[in-house]
Amino acid sequence: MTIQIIKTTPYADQKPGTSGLRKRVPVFSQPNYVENFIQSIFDSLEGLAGQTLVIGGDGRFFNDVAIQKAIRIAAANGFGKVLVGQGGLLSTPAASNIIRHYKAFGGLVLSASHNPGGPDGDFGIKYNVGNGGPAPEKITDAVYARTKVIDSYKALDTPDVDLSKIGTQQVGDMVVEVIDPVKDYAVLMQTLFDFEAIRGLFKSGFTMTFDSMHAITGPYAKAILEGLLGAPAGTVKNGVPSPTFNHGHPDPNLVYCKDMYDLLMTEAGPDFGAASDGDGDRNLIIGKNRFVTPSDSLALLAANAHLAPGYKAGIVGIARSMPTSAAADRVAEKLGIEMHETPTGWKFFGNLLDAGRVTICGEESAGTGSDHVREKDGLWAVLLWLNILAVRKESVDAIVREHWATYGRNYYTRHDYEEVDSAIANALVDNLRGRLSTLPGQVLNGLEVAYADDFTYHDPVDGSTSAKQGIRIGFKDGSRIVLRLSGTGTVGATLRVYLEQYEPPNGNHDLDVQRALEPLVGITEDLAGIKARTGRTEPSVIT
Ligand code: G16
Repeated sequence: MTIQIIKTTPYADQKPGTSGLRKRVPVFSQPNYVENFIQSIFDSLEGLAGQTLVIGGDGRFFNDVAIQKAIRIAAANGFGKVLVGQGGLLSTPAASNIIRHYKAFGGLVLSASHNPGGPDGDFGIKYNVGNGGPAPEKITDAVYARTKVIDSYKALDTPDVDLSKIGTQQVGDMVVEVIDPVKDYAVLMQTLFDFEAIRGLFKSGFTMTFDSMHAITGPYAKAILEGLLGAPAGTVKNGVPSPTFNHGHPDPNLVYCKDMYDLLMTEAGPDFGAASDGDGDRNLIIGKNRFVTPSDSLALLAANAHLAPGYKAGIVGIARSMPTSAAADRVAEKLGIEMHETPTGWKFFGNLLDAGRVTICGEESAGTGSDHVREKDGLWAVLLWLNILAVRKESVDAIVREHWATYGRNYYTRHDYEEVDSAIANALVDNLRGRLSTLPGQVLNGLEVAYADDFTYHDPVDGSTSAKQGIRIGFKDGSRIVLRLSGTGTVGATLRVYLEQYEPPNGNHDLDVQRALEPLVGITEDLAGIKARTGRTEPSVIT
């Protein structure tokens, strides 16, 4: 086995986005495309010789090809050991746990998350650092700079490594250890939650359905929900990971989980429905007759976390991404704990978690998690909900209503305009950005603008600054409009519009969400001219 140094030429489009590099499979399949990116990552790291690297993916199409390339390049670059999930599988939160648990140097997470997979679908590569979380911008910027000038990569000349059996094997000077993808994660969950109480909940006749969407959480959910917690067989649906997600779209939202939503809205439906995405870090929570928005779920989990053994001492702080509703802020205020507003992207929570400033984090994009790992964690959110339900012995609907009666309700929705021409989308945002300073004090559709800015984040831990993170227009009554371009799309631009309106504890909590937010839709259109500029008459996805 020899180490080969192979000449290559740079690709201009390898800038990591919100969560690593995400492109269509045909893009990743270009000669040396994967190799260039992985070598650029390794070139941007210091001190990797002899260290351990974790590699795992969500099993999507191209996962197997990319893993073998990654192993060859890791061996040639001097890693001492690679830990890889059996079959190349690791959910994103499990990968984060493995990195932390085995004190690895870092990890390669192969996934395009909730995006569809398949030969024409999406793929992605993300580097996570030693704390288990996505690399901070300092590293992703260095990787991008390297991709622009790379002229060779190193790879060990070796046949494909057999990832089907648990155990260790020698690959050149490097050890490859194939591990059970589920075991360590299941152990971690048992340290956080009252499994006995949740077992009791299922024994009492509580019914649940969990949709793994033919993606990575199937094995995890079956082992934990049906295995350790005694939920009846069949509770986990679509539990076998498929490279194409059974030709589906593994995004746990009300569009792609509509059947489950409809079922939960009937009396005959189960008490609780949940789902997770392609790589297992997102979650969807629906109780009987009650969909819980991700923003509300964050607030509810934060308010009730002390009911789970892992958080019984109380939480020290909460962080949410800027576009996430302010529901959690009210919980933090009541608890008298720190509240942080960060840019979109789980990587921005890492410093706060490492510094012990926050315990629970969440995003409107169906992500919730805590300091147990450094990624959002779909099953963790489901288990915390189950723990709360087991202790409170009330329905999801009753718990949500009680929460609103205490803290008020943040009506919230997100309107996405997908695959918009990038130049048009950028012009729309630039134009609005240019007019922001004129907005404060103006009365729009009866609402007075309190502030209008382009969000800049100052990381309180390392002092770094991240500018241009999204346009915020806040109104005197607590309503808010946020506009930003997604950093995870792979074709054109996705314009996201986030709308929020606050209704106090004694207000009306029973309005139709879209109806309640109609005035803000009107203001957004007046300000940004989405219809006129993009030609779209309505959003592609409403969540
Ligand atoms: C990633 C990030 C999240 C972010 C989401 C959407 O999630 O980890 O922090 O909220 O993308 O980002 P954007 O609005 O830029 O598309 P995932 O689940 O795709 O890894």
